[in-house]
Amino acid sequence: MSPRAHRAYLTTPIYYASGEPHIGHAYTTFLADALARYHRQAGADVRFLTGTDEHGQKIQEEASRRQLSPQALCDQMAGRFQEAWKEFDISYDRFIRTTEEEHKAVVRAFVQRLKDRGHIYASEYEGWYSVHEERFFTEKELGPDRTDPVAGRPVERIREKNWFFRMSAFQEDLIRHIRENPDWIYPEMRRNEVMGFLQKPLEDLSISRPRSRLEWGIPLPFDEDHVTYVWVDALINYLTASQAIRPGAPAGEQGFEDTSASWWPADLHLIGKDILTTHAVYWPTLLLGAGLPLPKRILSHGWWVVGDTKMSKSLGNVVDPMALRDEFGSDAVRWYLLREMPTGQDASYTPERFLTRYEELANVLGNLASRAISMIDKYRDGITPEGPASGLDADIETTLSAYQDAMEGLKVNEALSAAMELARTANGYVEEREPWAQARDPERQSGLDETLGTLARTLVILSALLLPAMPDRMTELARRLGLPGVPTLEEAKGISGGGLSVDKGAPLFPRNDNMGEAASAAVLGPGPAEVR
Ligand code: ME8
Repeated sequence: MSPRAHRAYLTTPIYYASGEPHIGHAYTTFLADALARYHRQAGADVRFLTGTDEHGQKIQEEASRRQLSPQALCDQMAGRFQEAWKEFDISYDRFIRTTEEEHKAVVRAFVQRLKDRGHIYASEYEGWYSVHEERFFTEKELGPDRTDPVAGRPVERIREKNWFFRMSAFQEDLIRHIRENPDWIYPEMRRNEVMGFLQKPLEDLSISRPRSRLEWGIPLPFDEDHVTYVWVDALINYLTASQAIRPGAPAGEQGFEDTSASWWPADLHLIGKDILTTHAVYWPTLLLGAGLPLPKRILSHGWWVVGDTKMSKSLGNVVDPMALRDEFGSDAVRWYLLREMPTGQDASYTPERFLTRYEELANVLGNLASRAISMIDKYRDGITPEGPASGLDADIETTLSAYQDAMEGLKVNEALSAAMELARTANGYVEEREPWAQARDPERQSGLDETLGTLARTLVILSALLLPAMPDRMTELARRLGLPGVPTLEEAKGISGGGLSVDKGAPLFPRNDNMGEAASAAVLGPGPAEVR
């Protein structure tokens, strides 16, 4: 994705419709949103996809636990995700649900295509199955007491007829692809992990579940007694939403031969490290089997933990993004998650860190905006002076280039840090220039004009740089600077800072005495997830 990329198709995982959105889901979605907004600002044609994963045993079991039909549970939970993403200004273009008819048809066309190409066969399967992870594990992979190695839940011994995808046939092609495209999986640590995994012979992939055991899925087109394995169903969502496949069309015209008129291939799949194998091994081999192009890039980010403990409903330490939003506003939550986690690494939620990051917003950015706008109001009747406003141009240049490099390298946290550094520098500039002293001295009026113009210009640049992370507050900042909206980076560079009619307002990031308590209370206690 170059700065002037013509188009960018970005995806998040589709989240299980069996649980509430928490800060882990929010993080991936915020990251995708920030990148989508960055690329739109740079003039790219963007398609940003998110959604919910609605089939499989996990959903069926959660529905029966809540005494709901699976569809009713999914309707409810898809609504919860949509509501959350609305509250957080997520600019997705498409919210996919795997129970949509369109998706079901694409899944059936896709597996039929694999079958027609000779990559699917029937066989007996016996193995250790984890309901929680919805997959089989090998004896060697199992944890202590025969538990699944991911969630530590019990596994069951199961023997049944299954349909298999000849994944093993694509192992060499996949290895070659990863070797030839060293940036395909980011960060490198995750690429190495996949390469390590591929050193062992790949087993074929069971792609079906007997309907007698699992009703809630998409029936295979060539065997209605089996439903599609939920991971195969789920991965295909990226293709459905790309509008590449036309299931109703005659064979040969269903879009498998040429995807160029569609959004496929995706430019970037954003995922957590928990679902790396499914995205970097299952998905590409399935695509190779169908003869379709591979996604251009996969970003596998790290894990949010709480303190030093894994977040889990049963431990009762899940962090609720909505509770944080209610107290601090959506942008403060976006800022915290995006700024705190170095892309690819793990990070820990603590109320103290949350507050420190909020203070950064209030004291550095909020303070800069408030003092600059107040002084323009007080000394120049609310209109920014015309004239030279280049006091920080060298810093702006350096920031822009660091910011763009970081964004292109998917290091959103570093891009944001560079922008915040510019705000810090601008606060230093205020101290150095002492506009209040300039104001008192008739000889220094043009100096004061330059100070105020420079600050206005810097704030315009900051609104553009920080828009991808904080769309709400930056839109408000732009409004206070007398702009019709947040400019693109290119536009911002061309805005001199003079002649803007500013509007003083309440602090962009207000503070109150309840903040510490609110940051702690967002860590939910144990209990049913639907109560918040
Ligand atoms: O795996 N830290 O859905 P899911 C960081 N339906 N990110 C986290 C996180 C944490 N503690 N917890 C969750 C599924 N995530 C499948 C995906 S895609 C075709 C199917 C984020 O609801 C992270 O992006 O369990 C992770 O990969 C995803 O949520 C898993 O969401």
